[in-house]
Amino acid sequence: MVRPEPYRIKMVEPIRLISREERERRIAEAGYNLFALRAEDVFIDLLTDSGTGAMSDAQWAALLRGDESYAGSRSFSRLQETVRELTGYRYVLPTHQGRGAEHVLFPLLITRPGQLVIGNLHFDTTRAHIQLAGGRPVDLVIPEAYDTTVDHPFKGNLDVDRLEALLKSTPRDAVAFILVTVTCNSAGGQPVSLANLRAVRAVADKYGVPVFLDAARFAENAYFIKMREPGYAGRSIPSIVKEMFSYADGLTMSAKKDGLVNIGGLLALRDDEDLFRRCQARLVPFEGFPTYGGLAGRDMEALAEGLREAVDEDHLAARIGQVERFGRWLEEAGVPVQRPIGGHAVYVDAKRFLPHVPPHQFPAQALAVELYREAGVRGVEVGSFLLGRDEEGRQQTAPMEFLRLAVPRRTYTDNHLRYAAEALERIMARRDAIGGFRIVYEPPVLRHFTAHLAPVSAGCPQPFANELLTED
Ligand code: P61
Repeated sequence: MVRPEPYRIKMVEPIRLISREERERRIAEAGYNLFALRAEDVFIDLLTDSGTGAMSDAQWAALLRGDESYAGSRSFSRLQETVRELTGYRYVLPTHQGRGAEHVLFPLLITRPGQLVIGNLHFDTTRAHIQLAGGRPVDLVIPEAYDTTVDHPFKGNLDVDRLEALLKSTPRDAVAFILVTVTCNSAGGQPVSLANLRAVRAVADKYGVPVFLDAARFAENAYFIKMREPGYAGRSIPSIVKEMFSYADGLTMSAKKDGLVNIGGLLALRDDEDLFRRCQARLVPFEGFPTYGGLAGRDMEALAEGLREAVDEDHLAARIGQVERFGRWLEEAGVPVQRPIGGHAVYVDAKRFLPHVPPHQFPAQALAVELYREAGVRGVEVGSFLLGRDEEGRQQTAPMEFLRLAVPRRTYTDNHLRYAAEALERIMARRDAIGGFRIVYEPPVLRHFTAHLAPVSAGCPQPFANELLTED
């Protein structure tokens, strides 16, 4: 039976498909980097689900209630109360977005150069902030996550045996903290089970290591737990959310995802008052006074409302159901995708889609460019192009080469996604003719935002990506 969305549409924003010739020109001008396109030249934007969702009428109304007081804002109090209720954590600090929270917290936890930060699979800004703070990110997701053909209900789980082995063989002061990302974005929007969080907590306690959650998609994670974890079908989403957070000492959160707002982030701590004071002291110079942290009062007000809507089960069923349908259409068309379908996006396996394009010619980037050319649909590469270089400047090879098609919340209809799926089906039929790319310019950190590329067929000596080339 069809389960319709639990909302109707009150406002629309026109979008337009420019001609194929224009698209060819625009993507070449953008240096084959989809981040450099003008949004107007994109028809359906699946670049990210971050800050791109639609707010509800209640959230728009909340904007008008925003208290813009510099200190002691009423909107902060409302946000604080909501976060305390959802998480059970005492200390709440707003930040301008997720990376703001990372920038405040990580340097306080990483106290010696080279300390490990162990996670399932760190997302790129998180990885960058760990490294900027002098730490070393370690990924210990279960091996099933790396095989897109294997079905596993909780592919985001951290491999607890390897975690224990690592903690056992490493001096305590060589480890800073454990950070579990829910859902695990880099593995394909894959959930982490409560059993896994509980086991991580137990091992962490044994070795005295703090545990944090990177909680951008906490509500979607809770929905998967309710659907898939034995014993949780009858539990409410808020109670599952609370149990998830009960296994950690604190969270960083990009509120631009499950917070259902266009900007915002959070840092929250269970009960460590000393750490909270030190976070507050860093928040002030980098983000802002502790009762606004880089946000306007109205942003905090809309976020408080968004967090409540995010844990509504009807919302989650519609949201995750839509992403699931999108994935199914692609699979029916023979497009290889990460299985099972994730919470916020479909991850096309570009290694299997373009087996003739080697990792250092960025197959998922090649596919992203082709999808834009074909249909004006913008996705994003999550693979070797995003991963970048090691400390010696050598191009690293990502374990997976994904074209991520992220679905903004409450924004596109099924027809939009069907159109994108049909475009990929057409590309599938002529995939042998699609070639790779090389980098012609890149900045040293988070290069994928601003790098320029060129088609390998345009002529370049091997090996391409290991040379740091600049534009002439
Ligand atoms: C995304 F192309 N994610 O998935 P901020 N943790 C996690 C995230 O997913 C995340 C952040 C922390 C984005 C935005 C994005 O190269 C890119 O609020 C699990 O963006 O600071 C962000 O939160 C950081 C897109 C980020 C990118 C980096 O689309």
